[in-house]
Amino acid sequence: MAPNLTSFKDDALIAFDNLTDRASGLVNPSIRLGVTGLSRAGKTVFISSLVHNLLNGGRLPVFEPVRSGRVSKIRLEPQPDDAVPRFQYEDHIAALVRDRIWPDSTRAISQLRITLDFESASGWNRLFSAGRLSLDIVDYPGEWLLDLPLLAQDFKQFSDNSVARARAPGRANRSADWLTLASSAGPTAIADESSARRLAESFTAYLKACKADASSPSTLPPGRFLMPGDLEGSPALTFSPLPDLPEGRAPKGSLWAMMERRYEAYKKHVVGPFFREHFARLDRQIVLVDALQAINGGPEALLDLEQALADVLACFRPGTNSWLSSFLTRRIDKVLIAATKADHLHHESHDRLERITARLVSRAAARIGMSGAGLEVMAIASVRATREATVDHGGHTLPVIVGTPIAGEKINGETFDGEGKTAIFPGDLPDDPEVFFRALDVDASAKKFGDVHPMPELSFVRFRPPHLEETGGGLKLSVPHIRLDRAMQFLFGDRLA
Ligand SMILES: Nc1nc2c(ncn2[C@@H]2O[C@H](COP(=O)(O)OP(=O)(O)OP(=O)(O)O)[C@@H](O)[C@H]2O)c(=O)[nH]1
Ligand SMILES: [Mg+2]
Repeated sequence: MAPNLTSFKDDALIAFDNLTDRASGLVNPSIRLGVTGLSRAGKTVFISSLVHNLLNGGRLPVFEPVRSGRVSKIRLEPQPDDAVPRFQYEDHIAALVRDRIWPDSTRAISQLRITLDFESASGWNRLFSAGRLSLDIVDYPGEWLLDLPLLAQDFKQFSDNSVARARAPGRANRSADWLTLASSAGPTAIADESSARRLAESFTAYLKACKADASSPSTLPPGRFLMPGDLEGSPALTFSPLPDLPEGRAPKGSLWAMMERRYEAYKKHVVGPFFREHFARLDRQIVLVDALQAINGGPEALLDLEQALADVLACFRPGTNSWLSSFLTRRIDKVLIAATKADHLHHESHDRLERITARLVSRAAARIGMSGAGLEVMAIASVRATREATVDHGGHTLPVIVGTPIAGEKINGETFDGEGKTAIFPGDLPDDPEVFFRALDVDASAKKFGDVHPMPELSFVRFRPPHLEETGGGLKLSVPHIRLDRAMQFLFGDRLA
């Protein structure tokens, strides 16, 4: 059991939430799909395109219920959780389709309900099933997931972990200022608000510096320090881990005691409610991963992503005797890890991207016993911003992608204006991911990776969303994508069988 964690009251609440879910499920069967990923991974674009394709009869040949014509009616409905912001589908899709710009960054949780009427494939099911499924899609930052382990850590454990990470070679130069300040405070320093603020600011600056670094883009907890939302400036966010705390209790009136109380408040008021009200109620989960960005960032970025994914996966399948499982009353039975933005590559490289991503999560998946059923890895593009073509180059035929680079993007000294189409040779991913990862294991510590196995030379520019032709009746065509239908089939196709 977790130390000084959530009390029985919380346990009871979890059971209650699930009971009401199930009770309403009797009237209208529903499934909760969590969509997560680190910031900018593509969550908003994924949900917008998925919903748009469902509502507008998009090309979804691999999504069986739609292909076979068994789905009769699809519509948005008011979502059942009144206190959760609605996913602003209309705004996001208008940006994408009408203005051809990517939707704004979203920094909090949001939710959307889409309901499908369908005819069951089997006569038996037709007799007993309502033939209606509500899909509750929940968009939440992956950074919040990385906070869940805090529920099982007291302040000293949290401090020790944070300080160990801060002293690690890759981070030591970024954490120096904060560590010096925190060490000078000492465990017996007297509590006072301005020192607490200075420490919290210095700690936050260090977390931000790590995040901004292309080689270690994943996030260190507490997640809300980088995405405070409406908690900005509140005491629950005005604390910092302290180095070298002795065993035992914090002296009364000390800075240590003050920090400890605020850390506990963060767990109680921020992490706990997210866990209970959102995470513990999910049935299915997709984790979007910008693997291309990590590949581009070099071996350290890949290692960092592997670690972040391991932390994320551990939340979905906590071991039988872990603290998390004792609080979970339902179990996420399908997890999809999706490498996004595959439209930056020629289709010959899509399977390679998939294999590299699968390799990134394979060790973590094996560790938590999730390698078999229930976990899949795909390379997808929620919105396909490019078309494929070939160009003749010195007698060779090169596979290229064609799209409209965003204004200001540069490649080989050329700056784009955001209007014209351009053909780009994105480069190839290695065919065999093992070569890539063996090199990573051996050389990442020695930092000689690039010498032994050169990273693939990839050229990326960000493209504008595609131009959609209008059909006769002013009807917009649905958004083009790559393998979005395959993702849908895996995530909820079985619930429409
Ligand atoms: N070409 C292409 N670009 C994409 C795709 N999905 C996302 N992007 C790019 O990635 C950026 C981030 O996508 P979002 O969907 O806003 O990401 P998010 O995870 O919701 O980000 P936050 O809300 O900031 O956490 C977009 O602005 C696009 O530039 C895709 O399928 N194809
Ligand atoms: Mg978003």
